Amino acid sequence: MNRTTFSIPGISCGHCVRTIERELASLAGVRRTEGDPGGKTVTVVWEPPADEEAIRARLREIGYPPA
Ligand SMILES: [Cu+2]
Repeated sequence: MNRTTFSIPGISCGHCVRTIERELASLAGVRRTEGDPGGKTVTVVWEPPADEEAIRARLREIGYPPA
């Protein structure tokens, strides 16, 4: 299991975090997403077939591109 923290400048509140958590949950291999609205980060626990690029791509698609 891998754990990656992404910095996402577009996060402005808890709603953003919940949207990201919901959207990433539908990505195969993503096990858990924990967002920190104050720190503007999300930490994703994942395993294959997910990978960091797939997670970054989904974040861009939903309007929260990682820094
Ligand atoms: Cu928000």
